Amino acid sequence: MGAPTYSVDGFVREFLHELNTNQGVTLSRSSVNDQYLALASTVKNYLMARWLETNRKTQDAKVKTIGYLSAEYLLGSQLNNALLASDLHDIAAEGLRQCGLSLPTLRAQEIEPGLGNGGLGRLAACFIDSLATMNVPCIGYGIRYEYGIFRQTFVDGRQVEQPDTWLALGAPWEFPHPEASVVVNFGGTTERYTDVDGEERCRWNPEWNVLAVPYNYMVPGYLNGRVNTLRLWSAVATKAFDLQIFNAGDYAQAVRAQTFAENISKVLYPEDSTPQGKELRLQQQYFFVAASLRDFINNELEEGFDLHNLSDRIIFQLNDTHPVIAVPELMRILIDEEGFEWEEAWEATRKCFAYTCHTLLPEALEVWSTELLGRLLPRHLELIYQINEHFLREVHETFPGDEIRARRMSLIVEDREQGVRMAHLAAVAATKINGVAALHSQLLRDKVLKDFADLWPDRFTNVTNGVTPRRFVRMANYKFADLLNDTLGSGWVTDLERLRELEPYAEDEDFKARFREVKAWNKRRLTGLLEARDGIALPEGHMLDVMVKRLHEYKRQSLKLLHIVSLYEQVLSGKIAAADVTPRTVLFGAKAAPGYRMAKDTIHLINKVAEVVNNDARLEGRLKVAFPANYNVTLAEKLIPAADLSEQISLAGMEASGTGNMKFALNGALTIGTDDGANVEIRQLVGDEHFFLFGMTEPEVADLGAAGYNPASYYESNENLRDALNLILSGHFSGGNRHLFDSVVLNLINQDRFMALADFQSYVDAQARVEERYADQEAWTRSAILNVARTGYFSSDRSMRDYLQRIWHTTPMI
Ligand code: 26Q
Repeated sequence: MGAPTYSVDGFVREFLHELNTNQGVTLSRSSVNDQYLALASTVKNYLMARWLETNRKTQDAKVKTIGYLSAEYLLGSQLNNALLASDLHDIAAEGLRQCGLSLPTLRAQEIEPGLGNGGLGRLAACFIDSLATMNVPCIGYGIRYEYGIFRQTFVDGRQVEQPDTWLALGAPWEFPHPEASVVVNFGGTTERYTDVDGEERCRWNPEWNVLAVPYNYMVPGYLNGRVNTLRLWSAVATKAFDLQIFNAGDYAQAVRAQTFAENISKVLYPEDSTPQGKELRLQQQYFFVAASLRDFINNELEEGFDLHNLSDRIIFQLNDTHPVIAVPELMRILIDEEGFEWEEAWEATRKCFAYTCHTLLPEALEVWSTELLGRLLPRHLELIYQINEHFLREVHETFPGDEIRARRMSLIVEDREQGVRMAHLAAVAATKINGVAALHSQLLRDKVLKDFADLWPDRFTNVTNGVTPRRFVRMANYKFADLLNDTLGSGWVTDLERLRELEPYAEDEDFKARFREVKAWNKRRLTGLLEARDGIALPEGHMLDVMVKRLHEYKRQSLKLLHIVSLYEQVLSGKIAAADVTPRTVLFGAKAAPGYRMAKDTIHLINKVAEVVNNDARLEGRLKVAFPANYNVTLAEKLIPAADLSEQISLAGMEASGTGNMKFALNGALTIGTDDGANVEIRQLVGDEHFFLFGMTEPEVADLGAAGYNPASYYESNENLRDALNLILSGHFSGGNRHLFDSVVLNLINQDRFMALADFQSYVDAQARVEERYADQEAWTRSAILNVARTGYFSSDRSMRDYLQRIWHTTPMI
């Protein structure tokens, strides 16, 4: 099989062939969807030889592979990325034009695979892109959810969730391999027995099982010929499973049983904090992890490979605790199936795992009840108890007599019911434990996992997150990419620190003018999109102030809202003249977990405030609030390049890192933000002068919390704050209904767990500094250019280099 030729003619031939043979239609009778699917197949054909070659070379070389274990991959659109990675974009655009078609139209047909909630899932997608681009062998393992993150709609301003039917029009990017399916067992009992050599052994007699069917996806490196693999598992009923019931004659029950099995990969859980301990979620976790370990051991290692040396060939990176059940699973394989002694099994297992923590919120730490674990995975629970015994012995040796410490550190917590702390299991097993930004890693060592850092200080490290410059600069902001190419050459795409060379251009009038022209063009593009997508009209000449991220109280969308309401109230009451308000459009994008009441009420309130503010002539069109529904990666790619101001306003000590903050800075937005997560490092790099810092620091937050925080005192003493809150309480935004938003407003005044009121004045003052800078467009542009020039550090390529050096201890191929 020869690869298709790199010419417009060759491309057209291949495309028409795919249209005829894959879609079974002629060009003249084809639908846009046919055309999109044929285009996807064509691009895959160009990548195919490289994929096969990558697999062959990697297996022959017997090098160490990264096994990235993640319950989520928020991939975003595939077509454009594949075109970029294969250098086919211009050829495809011209070839399609010659067929009377348009690439943008076909591109718009794609539904992005939204197989993640937010930051953690998007990070996984950036990391696998970087590893492919850096020539590092990696297999991404995860779940092929039939329904990804829900599609958000608004009805009367309230969030209503719709199922995400991303597979409905065909899934051209996946390669199912049912012949390579793996059986995953659940339930049943464990049994001791004596083997033929007289050894005491244990075996698991499971009660039921499902088949895990792998679907492979190409992960193409940028212009380097490497194509890694993302392997997502889909659950189907096993033959044995339904035969049993079919034989019993209960056809309907047998079909129901099939549905039961297939539920496992049916839907992504839409919560990104406060996990609910749902049985199906634990099934998902074990399902993809067990399939992945089995797959790696059976298919990536040569016959007879000695598993004592497994860590020579794989390091499994645990993306948070979601896949940590892999630890007892590998122990089970080594001990029960391979006959290892405990000590050798533990030594081999420990070297194969590293753990990334993504949170600081105590309620976000996973705990699984031992009742559920024992029912679903009885052998794994025994192994966890055993790991705990060995571990607590080590704690006692290092801290003799410190019972309280041992209790704090135990893998087992005795609360209302007994549970397993998955973060502790991860910490005990991992060769390395990392946080995702410098401040976060420090807080992990000092607070969340302090006892573990006391015991094993060398296990702890930091790797600050990053984002892929291919998707988030080169693709999303291609006008800017052209400007960068003209100015620096194209090396920055894989060596983002080279953006440093832009620094002198911050003083170059010609460059600044072109920079502003790109920003204006991106705004016009966004205006067109929002008009068509949401019927939203963006006013011209406004500062574009953007807050996009999951809706969560700690991220404080409510603080942004209070700023808006306060500005509005001050104009209404004549405290400021409308003519003195900096023309500004505030743009929100946020999904709330379907069961998170406060988050949903906040969305409702934002939409109601938008309705009133946007229609009040007294503002003379100087303040607009826009909230397009269903923020996702595709929208982010249009929105971020158009932004002037990036809102990163979490309570200090709460946002582990943030990655949107990096995307905005790299696209020439200035940040208004707290001293939290990766904001800290962004500010250090860009310089105080070019970053609008406000709010308490993490130690100040801790002190205020310890001293007793009383939000009502801020309400009482700050007139503007009080007037803003009172305006909401008056029913002004709810058609006179005075209690509609009590949940949000009274919570702020009386509870305010995330101290929005304490930071309000400081935030408003920082916004005044923003306006001052914005009024001087020369100074603003200079700051924006310096933000770009100084944030090359936040490439996920750099994150991957840090993981390779500090955690994985391996190097790229060739
Ligand atoms: C766990 C158990 C049951 C159900 C759901 C979950 C679950 C799912 C997703 C828990 C957490 C998540 C996602 C967390 C997340 O996205 N964290 C973010 O990770 C980013 C990448 O490191 C950071 O930049 C963000 O600061 C962090 O909030």
